[in-house]
Amino acid sequence: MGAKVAVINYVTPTPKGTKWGLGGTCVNVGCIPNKLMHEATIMGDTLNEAKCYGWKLPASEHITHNWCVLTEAIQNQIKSVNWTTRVELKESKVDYINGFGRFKSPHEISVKKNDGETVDLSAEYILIAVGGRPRYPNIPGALDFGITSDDIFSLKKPPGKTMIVGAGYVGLECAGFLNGLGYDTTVLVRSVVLRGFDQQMAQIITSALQDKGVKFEFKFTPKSIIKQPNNKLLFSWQNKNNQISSDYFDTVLFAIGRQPPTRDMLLENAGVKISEENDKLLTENEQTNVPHIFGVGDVLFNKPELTPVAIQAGQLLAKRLFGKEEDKKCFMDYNNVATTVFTPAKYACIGYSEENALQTFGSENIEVYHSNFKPTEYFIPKKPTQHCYIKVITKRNERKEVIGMHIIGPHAAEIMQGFAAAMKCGLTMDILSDTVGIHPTVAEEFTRVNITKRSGFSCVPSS
Ligand code: NA7
Repeated sequence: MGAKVAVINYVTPTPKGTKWGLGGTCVNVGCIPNKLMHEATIMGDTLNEAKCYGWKLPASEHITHNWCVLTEAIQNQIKSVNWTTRVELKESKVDYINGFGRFKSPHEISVKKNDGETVDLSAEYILIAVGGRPRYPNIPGALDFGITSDDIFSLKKPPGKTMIVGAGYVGLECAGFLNGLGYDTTVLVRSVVLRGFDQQMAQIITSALQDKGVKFEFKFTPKSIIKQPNNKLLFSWQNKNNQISSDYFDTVLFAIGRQPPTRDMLLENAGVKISEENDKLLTENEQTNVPHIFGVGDVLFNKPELTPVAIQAGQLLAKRLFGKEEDKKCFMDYNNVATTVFTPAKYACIGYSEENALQTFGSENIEVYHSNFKPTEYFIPKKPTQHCYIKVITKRNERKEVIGMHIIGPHAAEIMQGFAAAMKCGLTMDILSDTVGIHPTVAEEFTRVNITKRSGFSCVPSS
């Protein structure tokens, strides 16, 4: 758009010393490596199922997985994206400065570069897009012996028996792939699994993970990690009644939420306000209280921590600042953003959870359509289908506007993307029912769902 731009980027190494290149969380230690691990897991399942389709393979006990081959392949992929990003910046004539930026004044940033040199830059506009980093609990041994999602994707040796602390979506996704790759995996849950998500769907995901062999310890918090002479980690956890349990693990992974590095950025020198609750930027339409300083992405208070949200918000902001007159009113719509949880039982959703819909509109004003479905993919390997479930939440008025869609089953995220566009167009239950399905697919289940929870009829198909 013609603006002169500099990007300041610096990755503070984790307590374990892990660091990475350009591109942020998603590319380096988030969505991309997680999806690649997830694919590796699904491939393991597919190998086992292939025999039912006539493929001749070695006996299951001879099919093994090599952690180092996978992490090396993932790291090579990441490095190629880091490189491409760097080239793209160069081609766009964006100055890239590898250093940590701190505010000197409202228009000035002082950058401490990797080589120790300090450079000062000034700008008309400043965009803060520093994301967040995993938090560690304040317990003995956490920083010395624990790891986080910032370390797992480049771990040099197999993680072995692993305790995952935290049952948000980072914790569950890690549990899904570690268990799927053959590691003994336990999840420590403080309150509920996937707080903030539809809890019926969260329970189905939990039970699907349990069926795969993931263990859950409910209503516990971490207490300590003590390294043993044989390098095993003695991890202890406790409940509200101070009952303590402990066990030996090879890896303890913390997935207890993320925190932005705003405190280190000396925002006070620019007068930028952050939330007392979690250090995130308080913004309106991505603008902080200082009019020329903006924020996008995970660093924003109360906004979804999702890469495509950050990208969209950033593009719209650039248009508003530097674009044509007609672009000046393009604002980011943070509502109805579809998302997914890549556990082996894939989950995707958009809009209201059932409990949020009930709370917002009241039970008399919403309808919940649901179905337990049987994917064709499951027929021949005779996979259990009790975890394949969809739910459509509508308003209970003449329009029957769809306000929430949820699915657990194969290809969930791929399916939800299209329905997200339909919801943007004002999808109603009548339109959904009037849509002809593509047969035989999982997606068509959304066009067939017609049993309401209110009716009390079974949502399990007879065949
Ligand atoms: P989330 O979604 O904030 O989940 C954090 C989980 O960790 C959640 O289950 C918390 O339990 C639990 N938690 C938080 N603090 C503790 C302590 N001190 N001890 C034990 N358990 C704890 O974070 P994620 O890292 O999974 O995901 C963050 C974002 O990154 C997410 O929105 C994605 O977009 C990617 P709680 O429910 O609070 O009791």
